[in-house]
Amino acid sequence: MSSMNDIPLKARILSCIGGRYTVRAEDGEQINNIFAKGVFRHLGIKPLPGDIVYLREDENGYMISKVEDRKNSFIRPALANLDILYVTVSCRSPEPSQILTDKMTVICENSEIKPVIVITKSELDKEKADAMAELYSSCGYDSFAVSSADDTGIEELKQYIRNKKGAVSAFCGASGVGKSTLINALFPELDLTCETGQISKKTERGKNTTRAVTLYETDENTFLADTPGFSLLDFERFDFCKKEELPYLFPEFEPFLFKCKYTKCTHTKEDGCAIKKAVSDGVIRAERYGSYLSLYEDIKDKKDWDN
Ligand SMILES: Nc1nc2c(ncn2[C@@H]2O[C@H](COP(=O)(O)OP(=O)(O)OP(=O)(O)O)[C@@H](O)[C@H]2O)c(=O)[nH]1
Ligand SMILES: [Mg+2]
Ligand SMILES: [Zn+2]
Repeated sequence: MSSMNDIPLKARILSCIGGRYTVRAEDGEQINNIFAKGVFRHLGIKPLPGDIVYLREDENGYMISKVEDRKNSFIRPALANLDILYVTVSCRSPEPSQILTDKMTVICENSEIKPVIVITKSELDKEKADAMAELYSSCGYDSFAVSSADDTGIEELKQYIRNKKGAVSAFCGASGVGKSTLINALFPELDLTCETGQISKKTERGKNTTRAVTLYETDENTFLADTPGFSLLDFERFDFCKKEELPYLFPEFEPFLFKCKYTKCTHTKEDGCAIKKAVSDGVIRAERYGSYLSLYEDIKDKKDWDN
């Protein structure tokens, strides 16, 4: 072994399939087919796409020897150090779910991730796509209505992503909403290894479904991940915060939080609730408040179960 090999090489994990990692080394080189040291299994750490790692080289090649502390991490989709999540929802086909969308924004708010709302397939129902994007911009989120079929909003979203230099971002959402097709339309030069859907007349869900998280380098030290879509069922099992914390994860509730009659107001059925008043005044949107109520019920039930 030469002394050069004793200096660990810093790299970013791009993907992991069957325990074999692909990484981008600091010097820009892509290295495929490397393993993580057995010690991680004993420690219960699984290096994830998005992780910053150090590689050691021996006679068998490179090996992941150290994982840097993370900002955040998720098991499904398997991702670490996420800065921006493009919450991707189709206006039709599959039909959108308000609660699923709001669960994603809430998870972001809870993990210091900036959610950006992307409504896809806008050409299928332009009015609905624009209304969905408007709902989220009224809550203070950056939002886009796009179509990979007729290129609506593609250039604008591309500029937005290009301006987020140094960030780790991911497209996330239900299976079949068009994440892979969109990344392909935005960055055709990336040459997505994953099977992207061609725009077909008959939308067949799952035909080209993405099977693993893959990070693509869109700019120097800037990464964008395509992720496998989830079904509504997967998402039901998310357990993300305490019920007392939930109101803080809806940014548009913020101006009203300390104005309720009761200091321990749950904003569900109390008299003199400032949040409920804001909803009836049309200042807080009823759709979002509806999600708050059902998420609150979910979390409350979970807590009762645990006890
Ligand atoms: N009409 C229409 N169909 C689209 C559009 N974008 C994608 N599709 C279709 O939607 C289907 C799913 O597209 P994908 O890009 O594979 O969706 P995905 O979100 O990556 O799905 P998973 O990988 O399973 O999570 C394919 O049949 C695409 O042709 C669009 O803008 N308009
Ligand atoms: Mg996909
Ligand atoms: Zn209240």
